[in-house]
Amino acid sequence: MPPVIVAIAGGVGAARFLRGLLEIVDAGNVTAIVNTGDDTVFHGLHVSPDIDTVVYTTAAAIDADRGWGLAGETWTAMESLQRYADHGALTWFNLGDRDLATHLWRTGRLRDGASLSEVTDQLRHAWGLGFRVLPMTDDPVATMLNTATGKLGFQEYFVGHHHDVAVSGVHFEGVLSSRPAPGVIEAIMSADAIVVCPSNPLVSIGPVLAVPGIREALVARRDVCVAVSPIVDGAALKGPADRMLRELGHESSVAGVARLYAPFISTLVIDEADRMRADEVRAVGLKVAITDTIMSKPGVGASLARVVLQAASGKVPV
Ligand code: FO1
Repeated sequence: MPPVIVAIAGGVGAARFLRGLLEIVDAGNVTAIVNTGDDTVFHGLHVSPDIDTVVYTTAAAIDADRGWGLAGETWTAMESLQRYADHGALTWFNLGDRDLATHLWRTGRLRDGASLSEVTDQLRHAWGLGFRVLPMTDDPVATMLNTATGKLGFQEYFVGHHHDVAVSGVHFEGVLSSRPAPGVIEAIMSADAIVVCPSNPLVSIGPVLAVPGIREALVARRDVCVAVSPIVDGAALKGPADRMLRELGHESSVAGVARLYAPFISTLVIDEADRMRADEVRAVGLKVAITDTIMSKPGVGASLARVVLQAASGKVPV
């Protein structure tokens, strides 16, 4: 029987991993559980950046250079919005003309009473995807950051301030009263392999873990749970994960990631560049698999996914 696989996912890194995974396994055996702490409302529209990045990337529709939004995008609506810039129009967060259709439709469906998981399932279906995409929760959860310029919502920090402001704290508003979306706990409990994708541990994986019941379910499945380090040679490949780890008192290294994840993973997959640090990861009580993890070249995502599946079944390439 082919393995049933669950991926805990943030945005770009997770989406690229999933694209590789789907090259080597049947999509029907894959479920992605996706962060919605970045979700926000702009112009009255519900935007789910990580869900959309996962869907657009695996549908081969993403703008590969930006890592978000659609390829071949046009920006007429945003340019037109500039006319109202002096009268309160929000112009710092860019919604492309094609991407707008997704947000218009999603917002209408939610307003009609559909849940985010129902809408997300229709979204992936409309993009011709055969794997399951589950939001971490159907309830509103907002990642908030305490920063040098005050409390910011995630997109205000990430896009509005170009993640260029020091962070002193992170919390997830609404998370304590949130429930895992339908199917999330069942998927984790019945998976043969669980992969924590190479996403920011604090603001992409962190919100998923904070939904009551999800972290506990992963702890119970620790033996089959494998993470791919988003930190390579001390640095994040994209985004502010390295700085944020340091600012919040963690180490920006594979050892720092290992310490955060040790309670619920059994193996950490690290890049060849970190081979010399493998013993620091083992010292935390984890197995280590070493391979190429930088998915910028064709084929790396698929070979990384192969290593992850081997590790989840107890075989660890060193
Ligand atoms: N990222 C940017 O840096 N600038 C933007 O204007 C922007 C718009 C945007 C619109 C829709 C969407 O799904 C994603 C968008 N992103 C943008 C990316 C997004 O802010 C981040 O990649 C994630 O939230 C972090 O995982």
